[in-house]
Amino acid sequence: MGSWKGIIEHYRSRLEMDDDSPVVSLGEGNTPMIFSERLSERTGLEVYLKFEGMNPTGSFKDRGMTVAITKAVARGAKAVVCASTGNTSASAAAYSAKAGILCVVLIPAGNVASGKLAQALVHGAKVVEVRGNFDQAFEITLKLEGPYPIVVVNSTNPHRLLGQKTGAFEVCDGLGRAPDYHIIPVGNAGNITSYWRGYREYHADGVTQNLPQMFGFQAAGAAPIVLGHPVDQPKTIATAIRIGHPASWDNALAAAKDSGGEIRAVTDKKILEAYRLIASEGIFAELASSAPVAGLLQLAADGRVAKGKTAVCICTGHGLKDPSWAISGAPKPVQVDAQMDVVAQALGF
Ligand code: AN7
Repeated sequence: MGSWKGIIEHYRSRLEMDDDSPVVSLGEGNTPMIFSERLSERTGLEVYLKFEGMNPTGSFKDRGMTVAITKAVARGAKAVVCASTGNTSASAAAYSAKAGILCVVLIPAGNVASGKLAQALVHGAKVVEVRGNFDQAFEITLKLEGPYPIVVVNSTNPHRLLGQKTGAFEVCDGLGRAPDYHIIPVGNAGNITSYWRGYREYHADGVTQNLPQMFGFQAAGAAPIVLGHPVDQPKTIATAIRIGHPASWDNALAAAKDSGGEIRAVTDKKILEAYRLIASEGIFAELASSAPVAGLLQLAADGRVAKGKTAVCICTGHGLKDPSWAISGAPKPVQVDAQMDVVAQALGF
């Protein structure tokens, strides 16, 4: 019992930690796994949404970042760098602030949700807007590490993937088994790689007796893995997964293949519909996080998943990071004078 102290303390024995390094944590992990009546009814499955938007900086990135920053500080690092479509930079900025080290972020100019940019700025990161896309910013980031005293905290840093596999542990701990279907958005493909590792680790250790089929979803305009070739100019409204050259491409393919799953694509239109659908059930997840929900509906429509089975969709980030989509798609609130009878009349009472 006692209060939750973050994923390193909770899963320490599975995270290759030195016992004497000070832990840099903001209390990440232990996110809710919410049963969805509507999605279950629509698909005939038992559907859960693991809401990773409930992490301290509002995305799953915090699971990997607590480990990456803890390990970087233990090695004496004074600065870290990442390229980001927004969430990695928000998380890196917050954990660096907690550790008291410098954080540098390279973001694609004009293509990062305002809430994510606000997070990097408020936590004091040095923000560089690159005139180009994520893939170009990422390439530069990797080149900075050699000549300069700076540690890359993108998911090519193995400590990130180590931390992110705790998501799979939590899903299994919550269900008492692994789900039948694991459904997740794919951008740079680190998260699907980590989840598959986590599921296999629990299975190998006998904690669980089954393994899920892994389904990764890319946005149709940014679907290199589905197409089988890199996409130089990825396009999607889900800017978090606007990535055309994923770093963990092979690992994502292996996760899908080895588990009997698939990497598929969903259109922006379906992503937006899924975004509104889960919002109507009380869950405000960002567009990229709605891709697995659109994906689940696609799998069910195609008869690719069997009724009665359990599916977990990973809703990777919080909708508040980019409220513009919520506002633009909703009716404008009525404005009235500050009088009770006028308010009542506006309500149709
Ligand atoms: C909400 O922040 O790549 O397949 O730089 O923010 O592990 O890359 C974000 C990715 C899914 C894709 N959902 O995960 C970044 C970044 C959300 C995300 C993904 C991201 P990966």
